[in-house]
Amino acid sequence: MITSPALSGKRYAVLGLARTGKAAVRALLASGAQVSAWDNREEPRQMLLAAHGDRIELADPVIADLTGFDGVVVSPGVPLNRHPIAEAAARYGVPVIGDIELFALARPSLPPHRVVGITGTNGKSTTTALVHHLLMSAGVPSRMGGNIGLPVLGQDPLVPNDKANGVYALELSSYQIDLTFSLACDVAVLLNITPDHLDRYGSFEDYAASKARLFPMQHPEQHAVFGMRDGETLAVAAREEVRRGPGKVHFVDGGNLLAAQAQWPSLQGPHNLQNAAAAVAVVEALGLTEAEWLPGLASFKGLPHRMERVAEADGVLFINDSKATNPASAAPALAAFPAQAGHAHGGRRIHWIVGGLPKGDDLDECAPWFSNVAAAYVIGDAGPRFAQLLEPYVPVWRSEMMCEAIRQAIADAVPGDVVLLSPACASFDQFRDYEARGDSFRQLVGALLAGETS
Ligand code: UMA
Ligand code: ADP
Repeated sequence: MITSPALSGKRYAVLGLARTGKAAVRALLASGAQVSAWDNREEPRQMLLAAHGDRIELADPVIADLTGFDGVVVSPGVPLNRHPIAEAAARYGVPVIGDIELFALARPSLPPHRVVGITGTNGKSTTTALVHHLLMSAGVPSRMGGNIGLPVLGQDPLVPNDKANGVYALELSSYQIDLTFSLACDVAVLLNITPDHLDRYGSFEDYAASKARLFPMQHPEQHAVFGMRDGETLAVAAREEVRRGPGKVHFVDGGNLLAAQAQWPSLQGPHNLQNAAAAVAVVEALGLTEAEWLPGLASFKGLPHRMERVAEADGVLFINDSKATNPASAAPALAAFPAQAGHAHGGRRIHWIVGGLPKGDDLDECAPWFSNVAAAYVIGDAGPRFAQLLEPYVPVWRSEMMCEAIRQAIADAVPGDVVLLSPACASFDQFRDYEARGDSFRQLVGALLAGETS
């Protein structure tokens, strides 16, 4: 766990007691801070009391007297645009921050280290995991943290080895950046910005502005890495080019790596070329040579729920891409299995399970790849609307439920086909989160192939 004398003797209120909040409470207490904590659910409050007893106080910071507090530490899942905490904290002049900001405050007392911050609408987790893997493979101490599911304060501090100082590779969502004010990343990455999370922001421009805030927190001599596929990302890059020294802003499209990509099994598809190029730019900015990073691209194992092969039966591949939670991230999955002349279904090979809680009203980003889709199986809240959108282009089954969708897809698929869960939607209408949705796909595929469900 990360602790710091900078937090000692301070008073913090912690709101939200899931992964982020629990790790923040532990780190604050271990640092010698006074902590009052709250969650709108009873169960995590009781669990916290059981873990820490009278070392913490339970109090809702929305109605508590916050006089003398140094900050309210809010979890990223608390919707700041609707939740009354911002107004309540402002009444007392208390800053609303997140766990990443606590980490930034703790940095001066940590052993010498560097920080990489990775944001973007899609590709953050893959790029973060890849940076971590390339560093570790090259013998550089590294820790992953942040939105990838590992609260940074729960990680053990890094100590330098004889080769290099340690590197914290942090995946940062816009929600986390909104709660961060002083994290000067040695290398910051913006992969792309496409519409997402619009329930949390007034507009697409506000969402883009949230991601852009990572860069003004850096010093001009630090490095910034930008994808090149969308105007919002390029606009942020243009602003940063103006204030940085030469050689500090890096643009990546992956063209220079294309010839080698075939040798990297877990980094297939145009999106992963971009992620690989970004990760390479990061580790080069940190001082690695090509001889040090190249082997790691081939040995990278990928992450679950991202284009994950879960089964192959009778020549049919089953792919779990549950993490594709918006149309822009489902598009590369559809692009990855092109139609083949002479194959059944007019050459089309993808049986596409799509739907869930929609992020918008269209599938425009996926449309260029509809010609790879043999049939679509629509599920969840988005089902009826997606069926309407898809019916002019592909045969559509209104499956509603995951089990039914897989059953129908298995019945339709022929050798050479792919049954692909790439939902282009959030999962919360039918599942706890994208991981539960992917796990359910994996289990149902296994059971249906074994003939265990009727
Ligand atoms: N809560 C309240 N009041 C509210 C809302 C929530 O008390 O008004 C409480 C809930 O009861 C719950 C807790 O807050 O107990 C939930 O907090 P949380 O959703 O932030 O959950 P964590 O487990 O701390 O997870 C968060 C990130 N979650 C979100 O951003 C929604 C995780 O990203 C992240 O991995 C984790 O911190 C560790 O850093 C998940 C995510 O979905 C994977 N991220 C989004 C995405 O990738 O699209 C941004
Ligand atoms: P994030 O953490 O930003 O959600 P992930 O690496 O978990 O990103 O990938 C999520 C989904 O986005 C995957 O299903 C993948 O198909 C797609 N994806 C990954 N990288 C990119 C990229 N650079 N551009 C567009 N889509 C991508």
